[in-house]
Amino acid sequence: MAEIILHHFDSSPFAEKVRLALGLKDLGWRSVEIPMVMPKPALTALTGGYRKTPVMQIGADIYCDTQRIALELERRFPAPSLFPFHSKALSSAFCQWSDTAFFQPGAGLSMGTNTGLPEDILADRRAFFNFLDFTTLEQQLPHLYAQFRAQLQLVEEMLDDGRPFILGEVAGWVDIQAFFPIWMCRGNIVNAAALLQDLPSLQAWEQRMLALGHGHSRPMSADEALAIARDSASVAAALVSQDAWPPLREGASVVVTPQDYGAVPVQGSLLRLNHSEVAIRREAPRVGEVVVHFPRNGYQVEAA
Ligand SMILES: N[C@@H](CCC(=O)N[C@@H](CS)C(=O)NCC(=O)O)C(=O)O
Repeated sequence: MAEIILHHFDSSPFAEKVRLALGLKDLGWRSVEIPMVMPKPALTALTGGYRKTPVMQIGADIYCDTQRIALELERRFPAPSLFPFHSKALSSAFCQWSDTAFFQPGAGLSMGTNTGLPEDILADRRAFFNFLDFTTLEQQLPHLYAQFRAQLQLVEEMLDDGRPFILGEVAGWVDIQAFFPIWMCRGNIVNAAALLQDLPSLQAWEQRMLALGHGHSRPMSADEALAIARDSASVAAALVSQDAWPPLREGASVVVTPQDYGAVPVQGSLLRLNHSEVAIRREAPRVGEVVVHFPRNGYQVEAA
């Protein structure tokens, strides 16, 4: 099988989710460092426009969004599982909480309290994070602290019967989802130590989460990753479900767009569509023919 290539940067909290999943599964992978702000010409050559971090590439298959990446890692490398105790669907629902109620106030605090951020990053994220009102960010800080602390309390209570991980004896994707805003908090939010005090179960679990590690990575250049895409063929089989919505045929020209922030449309020919995923085939000179995969949840699919 072609190598796992992760396109990411070190300080990305969403990339940390995937690095921990690679650690949980003890996998080897190649690391392509992408720019923190636009333009990202090599990444968008692979994805057709999707700009968020991270993106996983295996040969000519390009996986966008941590939800889709987790499903693919599990499909290709089932043991140990990211979804112990039959938690695949539960994890997908749990993501709605961690990506919004938990991550979003954390992102607001990261941007609003971390005064050392370079101006180019601030400018990029002001345009990108449409869920934050940057004109009143300073006044919102007390509310954002309260919201973030309320989610920390939930994590503490999930663990306070002494269980090592959220579902029991072993770690899974739900733990990684609950952990990544806390990882971001430690790295970015002023007063992180004060926010995270008096949460003994959470703090002990945080150490167990850090111990998952990141698997084994070796650097790769963006050019090498593009050449691998160009020289490989996708392994994705066509599959368009009869009951998928909207009703579209395989080969239809479609546009896939994240329905939240960073909503750059990606156009291609429909290869897979069901209730959990959508994949499109596209061709571009720098990468040849690739298949770009997204989760169904949170993505708009329309005829082009
Ligand atoms: N739903 C996406 C969200 C990814 C996301 O928001 N990533 C942030 C970085 S942590 C991002 O893309 N920031 C802007 C950038 O990297 O250009 C996922 O789960 O992968």
